[in-house]
Amino acid sequence: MSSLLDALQSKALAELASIADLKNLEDWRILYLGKKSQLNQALRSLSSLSIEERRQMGAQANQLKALLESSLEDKKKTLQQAQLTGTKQEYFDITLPGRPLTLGRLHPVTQTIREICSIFSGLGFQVVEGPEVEWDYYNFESLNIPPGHPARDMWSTFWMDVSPRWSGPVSQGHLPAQASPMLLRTHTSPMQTRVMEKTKPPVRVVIPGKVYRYEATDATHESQFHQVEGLAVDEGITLADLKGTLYEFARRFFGSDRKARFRCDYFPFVEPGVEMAIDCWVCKGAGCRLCGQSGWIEILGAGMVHPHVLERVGYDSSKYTGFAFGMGVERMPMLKNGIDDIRHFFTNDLRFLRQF
Ligand code: FA5
Repeated sequence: MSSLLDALQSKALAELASIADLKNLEDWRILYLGKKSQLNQALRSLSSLSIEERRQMGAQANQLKALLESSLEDKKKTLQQAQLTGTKQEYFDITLPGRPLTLGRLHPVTQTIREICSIFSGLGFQVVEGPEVEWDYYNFESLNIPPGHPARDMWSTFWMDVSPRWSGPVSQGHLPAQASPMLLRTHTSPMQTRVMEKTKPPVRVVIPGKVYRYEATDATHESQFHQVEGLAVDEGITLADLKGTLYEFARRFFGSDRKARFRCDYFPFVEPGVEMAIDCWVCKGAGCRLCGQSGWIEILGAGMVHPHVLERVGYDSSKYTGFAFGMGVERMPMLKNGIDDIRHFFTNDLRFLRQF
């Protein structure tokens, strides 16, 4: 056994000396130090020897194992060093620049939604979300837009291919929302009804989300875009609260040097209704292609919540009043950063997206 170990030692060390690359070194390790190596077999066969022989041979075999292991480590270091300094054929150029890791970032629309919500959070509003696929009831009927109402034309949309069938109970002569057709919501306003159905006043919420409209696209119109809805209901809320809140929002978002304008507008679910516009970033109010030569870009529709909308969810409209608004998200960074076409947001051009 002793001579076998001696022979193994000289053979292993001689072979190790001639190894010139890491691949062959690994083969050598498996051959001489692996599970099925001769050395391992010798160690296993010790049990058949007498105690005295076992003690002697065991010590020799363990010494050999330690020697082979340290020789292996030394050789590995020498080969790795040779690779780095290029003194062997496996040349590794450490002066080559590394491949840069690209950092991901949030889409400008997501960044804008977060900024808007953070401003309204600071003004005491809670952030909630709702479904993009909506019942006709919430999108239209609960907002004073019954079938055949001309206001539906403003929000032509994509309908789901589900024929409304309702075999459940009919309460007080009214079919439930689930008996109406489904559509991709045209605005975030249906969430006004959904929130009020579940909450008692006071209510102060903002609702960010995606909306869909069947319309021709141009520099300021997309068929899929985002809105942030706002709703505040309490005793004694007036149009002055609406204007104060939205002026403060515009000041925080756009800066105090930008101009904001309110004008009367019509939405069936508010009374009175207004639209808010900001002076055009590109032409500074002089008139250009982006603002349709008007000098202003409309950012939101708003108004005092219509009493019928409040009563439909069981609120006492003689006690509670409220305001609501719905702003187009994409138009905010367009105005702030001078982006001249809304379609940039959805074409996935990294040259555009990397600027935010
Ligand atoms: C509405 O959608 C109403 N729900 C807003 C509202 C809420 C009024 C609460 C009253 C009370 P409107 O269709 O005007 O209104 O859209 C609101 C905003 O969304 C617009 O001011 C504009 O900034 C943006 N917007 C509208 N259509 C598009 C479009 N096709 N592409 C991009 N942004 C749009």
